[in-house]
Amino acid sequence: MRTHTLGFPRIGGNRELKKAVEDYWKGAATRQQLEDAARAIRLRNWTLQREAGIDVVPVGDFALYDHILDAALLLGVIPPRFRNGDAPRDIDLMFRMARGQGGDRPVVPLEMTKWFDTNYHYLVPELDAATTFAPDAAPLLAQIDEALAAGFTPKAVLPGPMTFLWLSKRVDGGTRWSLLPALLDAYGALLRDVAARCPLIQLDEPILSLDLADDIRSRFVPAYARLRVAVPDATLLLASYFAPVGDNLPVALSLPVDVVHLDLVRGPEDLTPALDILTRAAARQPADSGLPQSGSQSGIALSLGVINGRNVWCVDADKAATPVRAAVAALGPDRVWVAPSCSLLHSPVDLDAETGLDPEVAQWLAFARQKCAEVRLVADMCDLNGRADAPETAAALARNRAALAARAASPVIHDPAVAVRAGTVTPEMGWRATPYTARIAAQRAALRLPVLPTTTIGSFPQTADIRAQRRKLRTGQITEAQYDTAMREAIATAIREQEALGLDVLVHGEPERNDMVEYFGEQLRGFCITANGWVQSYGTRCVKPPLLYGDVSRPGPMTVRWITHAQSLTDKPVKGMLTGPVTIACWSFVRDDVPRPVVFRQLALAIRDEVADLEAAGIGVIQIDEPALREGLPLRRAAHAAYLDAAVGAFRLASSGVRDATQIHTHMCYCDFHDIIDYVAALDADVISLEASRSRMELLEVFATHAYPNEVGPGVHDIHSPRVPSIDEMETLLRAASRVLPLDRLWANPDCGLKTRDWPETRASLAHLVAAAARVRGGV
Ligand code: THG
Ligand code: ZN
Repeated sequence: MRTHTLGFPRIGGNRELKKAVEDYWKGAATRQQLEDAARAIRLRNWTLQREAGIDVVPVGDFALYDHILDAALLLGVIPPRFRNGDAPRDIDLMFRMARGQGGDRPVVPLEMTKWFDTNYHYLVPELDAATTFAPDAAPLLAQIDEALAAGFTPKAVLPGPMTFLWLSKRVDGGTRWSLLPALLDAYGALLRDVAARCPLIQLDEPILSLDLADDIRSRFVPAYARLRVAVPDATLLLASYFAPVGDNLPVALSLPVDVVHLDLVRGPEDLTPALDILTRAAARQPADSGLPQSGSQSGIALSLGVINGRNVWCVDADKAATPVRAAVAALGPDRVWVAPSCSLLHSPVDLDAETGLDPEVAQWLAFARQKCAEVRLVADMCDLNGRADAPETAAALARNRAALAARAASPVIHDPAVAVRAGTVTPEMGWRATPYTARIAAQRAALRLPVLPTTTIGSFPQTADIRAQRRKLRTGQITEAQYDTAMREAIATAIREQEALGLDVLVHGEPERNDMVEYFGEQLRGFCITANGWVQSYGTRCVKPPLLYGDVSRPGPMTVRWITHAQSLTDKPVKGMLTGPVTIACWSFVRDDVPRPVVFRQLALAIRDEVADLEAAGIGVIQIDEPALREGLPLRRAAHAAYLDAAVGAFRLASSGVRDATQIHTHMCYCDFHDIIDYVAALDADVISLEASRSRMELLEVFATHAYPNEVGPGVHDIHSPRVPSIDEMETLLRAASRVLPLDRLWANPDCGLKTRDWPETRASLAHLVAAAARVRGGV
């Protein structure tokens, strides 16, 4: 039996990669220094994994920026605008594709989008009719050589061709799938070169966890038949993860591959049918099957993903061993591998680096390094290599059982008051007292805003000074009181700026918040914060999700003193800024011992109390952001309704306890709303502001054709770009919006928070926004 991982975090235990890459960008490090730093991380990662008991280490899971971008480069998928004549296929070309290029020859980077239902973002390869593939395995071969030279057993990791194509986009409107034959030739060449040095190759095909159209599903078998011809002797491991393979199992298990990895954390129900198919396949004559047979098919091994790669809780080893034992019984020990459910990219690196955690909570946790040891433990528990009876196995199992028992019984998880409170929730608490059409009159009377009011999404530039204050507070160089004063001053600055710009609904600017979810996690009971639990979000950017380990409650107001301070400085309405329950849950590591809707509800009640406190303190506009609502949508349609009902219910519970005159806003970004628009409407927020910079008008069409009932602020300034759009440009966008939705239900705002921008850009773009809104108002 083999133990392996599908991938390991590449940021380094102390985010060394971030520092190395950003230094290279700044010119503070040479390319050689960057490459040395990257090599050191790879070597350390392989060593950590082997020491924890992983037999086969992944190679090719590393990337300086993004592994899909690296795959595009290996395949030679390089849009002409990045090529700079005949520039070499090197890391500068790679970074240009990732980040674009400024200056007098500006180049727009590849688009970035969410990696399935995770908080990771990949770069979208661009294809068109003229795309030709030019495979070059050299960068991957170099890493394989590194691993071999250091004595590791490597497994090369690549996105599979079907998933690569699915993740790509045709920029000329054609269909991606017409490029499949040429892509397969390129993969064939790539795999041949790789297999010559590393016969074990993992091809990630997570699209097998999606509801696939028949015409896509049916391409798998011929596609893999062609790959197999290219590498007849390689050991091909096909990996799917993040959701059940379900109806795609017959196809996945009929491919001419040697090992199929299943995510038994997200899809435990896959095991029985998979064993069924494999044992039937072994017994059956090849002619029985409608599917093409291959020599290896009936001998397919299963890699069982039984350690959760998406969470930080230590495994229940006895529970995880159950499917492994079933597979061993059905297939024999040589045809069973044990692994985390998915790449460990989505886990923090090493729990041993956390010295400040409550030791009681710490013993329940496993980060990437610890998950490798869990893989080993489960494998040993089930193994026939003689390790099942080894004293170390028994000791590790005893520790695991003790940790789980301690967690289950822990008083810090279970708060009876939270249970009592949950029992008081009634359906009426999820409804505003009157419908939008009635309460909007009360809001207009209270707020006296112009038509097409101007506002911003919440955050203002997180200046170097603001960040320095936070650092000083953390290191004890300033007192809590001094920090408070600095934040109050930053808020006063934000208010002054907004008044000078003539915005209608102001914000306090959120100087006191680092990451918004971390900010709420720090203040709510039931959470703890790690010192170093970083997870890559995109490129060199990381997030540090709080750990939601127990029943959630709110010890006291979290935002009121900042918002009321801001309101005290102006006669204009100041919007209270909160993060919604669904987003807090999606961007935290959430306990796995209660159903997700229970966690949503506890968070919703905490936010509901904050909303009530803000209202009582005289705040008349309250925004509850839900940027992660769409991200949390399960990959399989069968699970959509349950999630969306719980998510919408939580938002409504959080937001509905206010008077008619109190205006509730929400904000969403990073997503495509088409498939959930009815649920977005069901949130019943009075106003929703949206990221709309990319496909602005399509987005508005969705709102118009679905007769979105309340008010909308379609973003007219892409805050992810330093470019300041002109007044004309914003005016055009606002007028276009006003042709789709009535002007008295529209707002003018940027498309997201401004914390990553600087003040000169912010000032300039908001001045244009205010002027554009005035023109449109005047012209009605
Ligand atoms: N918070 C959380 N998740 C998110 C976002 C967020 N997911 C989607 C999107 N926003 C991802 N975008 C970013 C943008 C910037 C950073 C991280 C994710 C970022 N991080 C700092 C870094 O890596 O240097 C570290 C954060 C900090 O210093 O507080 O800049 O907003 N949860
Ligand atoms: Zn946003």
